[in-house]
Amino acid sequence: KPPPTASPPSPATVKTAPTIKPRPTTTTVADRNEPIKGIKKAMVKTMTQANTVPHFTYCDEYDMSQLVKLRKQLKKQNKDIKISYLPFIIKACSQALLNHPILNAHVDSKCENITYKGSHNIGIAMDTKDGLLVPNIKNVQQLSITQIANELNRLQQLGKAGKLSTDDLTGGTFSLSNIGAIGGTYAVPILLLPEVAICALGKIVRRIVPDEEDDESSSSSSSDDEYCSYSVRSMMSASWSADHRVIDGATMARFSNELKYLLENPLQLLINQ
Ligand code: CAO
Repeated sequence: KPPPTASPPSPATVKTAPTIKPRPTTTTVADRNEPIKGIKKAMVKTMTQANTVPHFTYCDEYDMSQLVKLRKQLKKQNKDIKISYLPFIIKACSQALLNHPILNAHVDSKCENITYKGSHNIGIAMDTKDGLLVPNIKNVQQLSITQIANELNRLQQLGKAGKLSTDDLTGGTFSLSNIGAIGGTYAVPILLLPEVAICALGKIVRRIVPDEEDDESSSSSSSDDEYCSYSVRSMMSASWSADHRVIDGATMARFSNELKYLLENPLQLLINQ
């Protein structure tokens, strides 16, 4: 009996070696060297020093819907006003700092002394044509939101023109970095020593958020998620970094909760002024 012969593979199972396509023809572009100098060199020094300090980062989300509405209303009533969200956020930080002075402190280089700073000189990270600069608004605790807006506009114009003064750039006690003006949600900001806290603000985005239980209509009073009511809210993330040698997470969380309350209830912010 002749040995059985294997049946020939069906055309569908025949494997052909993959064809390797040749690399596309490209030309190498020459590299460009640039010395690190000026503001960029200063950034190398300050950021390298700051990175030796143990930071922790704490993030939360704030519902900015009321503030978005309020700003829209203000801009509608006064077409000439130039006011972004920052002046409200800066004022809210100052009001919350009054109850948490440790976050408006400086620590000496050996971490042997804490100086509770009297003034709230709030630094604002700016993306200028020269690079990252952090001018500060002096004595925010004494300024109205309109005065803060004017001062922010002044610093922004000087930053754009590359004309910020040494006075504008020194003496900060606490910093904000509104990266959300460009885009993004979360960041891990690095401290601006000798300050002990900094916050990166994310872009305010409209998102569907479940309503608080109290807001639910009577027809959806069941605790079953299926019946939970939702609404579209304007949410902003806040990423805090703090000097963990002198600030603990609970302190940061309490401060952030207070700020959240003020931003979510902007009338309270205005009344406190
Ligand atoms: N979410 C949504 N919209 C925002 C926003 C945010 N977080 N921040 C600003 N906007 C809006 C403003 O309301 C404004 O809208 P209108 O044109 O309707 O008024 C628009 O974006 C432009 O704002 P702005 O940039 O002129 O003003 P600002 O006061 O919010 O910010 C400044 C000023 C200088 C902080 C900002 O321009 C900037 O440079 N941000 C970058 C900071 C940065 O680089 N951080 C990183 C540091 S670490 O490398």
